[in-house]
Order: sequence, then structure tokens, then C-alpha cells
Amino acid sequence: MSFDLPRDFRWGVATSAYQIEGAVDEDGRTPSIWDTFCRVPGAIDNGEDGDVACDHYHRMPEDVGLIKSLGVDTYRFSVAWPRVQPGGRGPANPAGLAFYDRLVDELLSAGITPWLTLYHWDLPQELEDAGGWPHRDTAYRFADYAEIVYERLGDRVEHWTTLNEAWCSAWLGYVEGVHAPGRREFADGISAIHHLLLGHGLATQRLRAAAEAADRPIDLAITHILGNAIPASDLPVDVEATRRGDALHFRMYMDPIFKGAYPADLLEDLDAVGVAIPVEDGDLEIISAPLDTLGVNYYRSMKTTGFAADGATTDAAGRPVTRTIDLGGLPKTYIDWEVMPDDFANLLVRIGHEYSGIPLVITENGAAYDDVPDADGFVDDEDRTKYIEDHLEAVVQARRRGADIRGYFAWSLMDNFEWAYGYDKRFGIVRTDYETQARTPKRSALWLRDTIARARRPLGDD
Ligand code: IFM
Repeated sequence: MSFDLPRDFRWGVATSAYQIEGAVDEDGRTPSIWDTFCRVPGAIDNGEDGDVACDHYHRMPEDVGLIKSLGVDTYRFSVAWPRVQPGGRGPANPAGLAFYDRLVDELLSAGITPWLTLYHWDLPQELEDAGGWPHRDTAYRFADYAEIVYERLGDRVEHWTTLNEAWCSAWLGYVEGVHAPGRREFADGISAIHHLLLGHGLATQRLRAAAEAADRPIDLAITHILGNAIPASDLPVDVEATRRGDALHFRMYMDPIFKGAYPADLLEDLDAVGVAIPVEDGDLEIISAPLDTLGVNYYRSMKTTGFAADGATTDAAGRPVTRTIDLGGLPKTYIDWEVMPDDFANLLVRIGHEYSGIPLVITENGAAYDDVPDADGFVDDEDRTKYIEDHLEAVVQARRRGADIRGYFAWSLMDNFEWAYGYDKRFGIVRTDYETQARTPKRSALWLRDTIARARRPLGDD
């Protein structure tokens, strides 16, 4: 099947450092919050961790060959902060930086564009011990780290993403406690969001200035995980809960960056529960520093209700209930997420309307399914192939409806450490055999390779 996408559409695959690299104590790397969290009993399914993961640190050249074989033009990866600046402050660690130096060179010589993310959740543990993201200083430490990486790689890397999914760092890490560092305090989560965004803005300013000083092109981005909040019913309680959910989980991340202000209704909601965002003079100007691209990670949208399971509309502390629910009737992936490609198209069109002017790249999209390999390790993943096909079609539809979408990156290049779910939930289009570290492209990878080849065929060659 071919898609109505332009010949210069960007095609990529994505990974992140802690999920694939392993080598957690080599060449001067110090622990991140994920190394620590993985040691907490019960935090990760089956007590697993990223100590070895896909052993990418030692297999990087072969992995770049694998990426090339898929025909993508772009590889999105992240840099491990505790590898290049152990402890999160002070001088760079040359041995850690050297790994990314080699990776970038390997990619470039394979004709693949590096798309670098500075932070995909692996905060140096020492910075968490000093207060973590709820603490304002962490934002400044992040900007220093960004400059260290730019200094070494800025001559060859044009595409820079500050943060991957600040929502996961702040909400899952500091409010729900299901991700590292495993804290559960709403007000800390709100402070974490602000300081993540502040760190993003500071890093954006510094990288833009460094690129200008060196007279180099730079494409600066942030990647958000986004999904629409959809009211579970027309009842006013559900509609109002949906507005609250949208303010807290969507507009709180988008408005300060693209509109220079937190949403007024969010500030009222927070005030009503006695929580304030720790904004200081000038912060919003920093946070809204101009960007070139918005990375969108999409997996699902959220049906939202204002009713608790027992029908109450306030919780024990008297706060209004805002809850996501599964209404049934939709197919689901192995991780239990509902499959909603139509809503992906709606989301992209919405971003185009509400935050006009910013080009979009889908920096992650994909699905975990219960893969069954054959004797050769091949997985005939019709379900994942269909998921990607349907979501690519949603991209096409959204473009027709006016959304400015410039690229699509599959999550993930290969099966890897899926955070609190450990290794059981496989998102790869390439199978990783964790016993042998063999990589075997699944049907979805071959399908993507052929789709990309068709998309690049000269016009009239169909
Ligand atoms: O594996 C993660 C990734 O690290 C961030 N985005 C969502 C993916 C699937 O859960």
C-alpha cells in the first residue's frame, strides 16, 4: 500500500538510551534515577532493569547497519546524561561523550540523519538526591548539560530535541510514582512540570545562541506525548472533568511553550486545591523561546469521566474526580491501550489549529503486541503492521485537513526495556532475543521498509 505523502517526508525509527544501551557502569557512567528505581522491590515487572537491555552500547555499529537496512533516513536516539556528565554537574566525561561521537559518525557515514534527544528520563541520581525536577536548580543543570553535548556534537547534529515526554517525567515520576523516581506528591509534580519546561527553554536559548555563534543550521524541538481527552458521556460532570484533564495533561505542556502562558482555567483548578506553579519573573519568556519543530508522540487518547467507580464526583480530600476510563468496544494492544487512529488525526488537526505555525514530526508511534517468534526468530506481526498502517493513514488524513506533518518515526527500532513493564511488552519492529541479542526484523519492519521505498519512488513509477 502507498500513502499520499510527499517525497521529502522524513521516515525514522526511534529509541532511547536507558531502554537499549545497557553498560550502565562503563566508561564513567554514574547511576540515573532509573538505575535506582529498578532496584525498588515491586517497581518493575519481574524485577527487571536496564543493566544490559539490548547491549546497544557494545553493538552500536551493527545496530546502525540494521537501521540502514530498513531504508529510513532518520534515527532518533537519546543521550544518557549520567554518561556524559556524571552526577549531573561539573565537567564532561570524555569517554561517555565519545560513544555518541562514534554513533553520530556511524550514522552519517550510513547516510542517516541523527535526531538527538537530550533527555529521555534518565536524570542523574545525584540531581534527584538534591531535589530532582521539583527543585528549580535542576533546570539550570539541564541547560549546562545541553551545552556540553552541543559543544561536542553540534558540528554534525542539526536536529536537537530537549525533552522527551515531560508529562511522563513529571506525572508518572512525581505524582503517580510508577516511574522513576517513584515519588507521589501532586504539588511536587506541578513544580516538576514547570522546571522541566524551564530547563527546556534555557537549553533552547543556549543551543540557539551556540548555533548562531558557530553559524550552523539548527532545528530545535521538544517532544510531547499527546492525546485528546474525550468526554466519556455528554453529562456535564464528564464534560467538565474532560476540560480539567485537558488543561492538566495537555495544555499545561503546550500553552507555556507556544502561547507564553499557562491556561487560565488550569490556574483556577490548581488554586482551588491550594497548589501554585512556582513561576518566577521571566520564566514564561524563557519557556516560550522559539522552536522549529514539535515532536508528537501518540499512542492513544483518553476517555475522561468526572465520576469515581462508586459514582462519587469528589475524592476523599474533596477534590473533583478526573479519571480516565475504558468504555470498551475498541481494539486494544497488549499493554491494554485502546487503538484509536481516527482520534490521532483529530489530535494532529487540533494542534495545527490551536498552535498554528509549528511544523510537526511524529517522533513516536507504535504498539506492543504479544509477539510469537517462529523457529528463526521471525515475528509475523500483522497486528503491529496494521496499527502502523492505520496511524500512517491518519497522518495522511490530518495533512489533508491542514496539519503540517513533516515526518513519522516508528517506536521502536527494536524490542527494549519498557520501563515499569520490563521486557515483556515489546514495541520493536525488530525482535530482540534477549538471550542471544540477535535482532530479527518483524513483518512490520519489512512492511515499513517497502512502504518507504514506494514513497520515495519517482513520480509516475507506480
Ligand atoms: O517506550 C516508551 C518511550 O520510552 C516513551 N514513549 C512511550 C513508549 C511506549 O510506552
